[in-house]
Amino acid sequence: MRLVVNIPTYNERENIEEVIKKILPQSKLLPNIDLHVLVSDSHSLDGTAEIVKKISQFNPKVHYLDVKQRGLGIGIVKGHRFAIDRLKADILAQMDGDLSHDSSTLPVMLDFIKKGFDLVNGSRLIKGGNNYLGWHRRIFTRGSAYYCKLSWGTFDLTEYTNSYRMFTKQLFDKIDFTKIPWRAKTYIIQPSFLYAAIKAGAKIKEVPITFKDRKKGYSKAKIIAYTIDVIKFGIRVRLEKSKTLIKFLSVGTLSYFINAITLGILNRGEIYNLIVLSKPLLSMIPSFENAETFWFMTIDRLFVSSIISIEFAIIFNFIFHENWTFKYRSHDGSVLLRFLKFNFSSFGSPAVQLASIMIFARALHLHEQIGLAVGVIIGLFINYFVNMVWIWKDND
Ligand SMILES: Nc1nc2c(ncn2[C@@H]2O[C@H](COP(=O)(O)OP(=O)(O)OP(=O)(O)O)[C@@H](O)[C@H]2O)c(=O)[nH]1
Ligand SMILES: [Mg+2]
Repeated sequence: MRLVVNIPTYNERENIEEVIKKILPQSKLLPNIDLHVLVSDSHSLDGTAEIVKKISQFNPKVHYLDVKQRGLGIGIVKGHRFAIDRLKADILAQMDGDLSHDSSTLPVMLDFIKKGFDLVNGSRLIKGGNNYLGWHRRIFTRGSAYYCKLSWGTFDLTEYTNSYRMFTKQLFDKIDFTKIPWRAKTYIIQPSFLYAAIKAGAKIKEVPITFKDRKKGYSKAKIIAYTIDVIKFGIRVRLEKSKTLIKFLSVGTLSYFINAITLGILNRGEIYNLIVLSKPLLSMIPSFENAETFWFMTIDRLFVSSIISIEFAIIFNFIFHENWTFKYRSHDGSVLLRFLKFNFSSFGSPAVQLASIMIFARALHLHEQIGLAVGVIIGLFINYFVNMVWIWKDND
């Protein structure tokens, strides 16, 4: 199997040779792995290109690619593309070209890839990790991590703004680059690629890394612009997520009206108070006074109408969730199974509402309407959550 370590560079003549020299000996610790190094350079004019080209003349495991335009995202994306298409890479890694990343972590990362993880994320923020940057940069690292966790809802990931990662070719091929600002001038590729990997259903493992401040050369990081891009990206993710919630709520609202109208027509021939039929559609079913009682239930017209209208609303909900609300989420398995699951989960809401009414009225001695309102909201979110994790799972 071939592992290509991609090093995006811009003016790194003082570091690049040493970086390559530190990576190559790792192959001794990587059994059955054909280790290659690719420098994807944004047309540096400081001599980086000449240094790498000279090494590659004598070492067929070292490659130089001129990605021409500036941008870390361009170096990363074009570099990996080249590694897959031209160098026939099976596994891809990326690290900085200024000695900030310790190449001895590569075997650790590879171990997890071999164990079946799709992406291994180097983290300065988990136990064992270190971040030897100045205080303002450390604030940025931590601040962005908290912000991304909150805005993306990914509480199990600790690190977002670091480049040191390893992943499979299959994962890279699944990434939707039209949704990533990979041509941006800042380093937004770092968090946005991670987000796209999550969306692609990647199994992710974090390993601790030590990040050393560069000793030579100069920093190309634009922290203020980068911070703005991280904030913008988080808002985009949030909006995208709330779009689904807004659709869910709209379908729910509409289905309430469908439920109410169906119930009215079946039971009374009325839509709310408006008479539309001379007699109820289910006029053949007796009303309460004349209906038969089985055990403790009276099977009257209201009862039958309610069941039909509720099921009608459930079917309506399902059709819209299936084809609109959750259209871009997983539709694994059969439609019938999803429909049965949806029916089952729809019974959860009334149960939650009942519990809430009882708690508010009996235990807290408050008005039952407060209990109902709270119950409706809780039930709705539980339903939404169940839909997301059980019926239409997240791997779009
Ligand atoms: N291909 C390419 N690589 C870039 C570009 N800008 C930065 N890089 C590389 O990306 C890596 C990280 O850039 P750095 O300037 O070290 O940014 P940083 O690590 O956040 O900041 P310091 O280490 O403190 O300087 C280095 O290998 C850079 O050479 C670019 O425009 N194109
Ligand atoms: Mg650096």
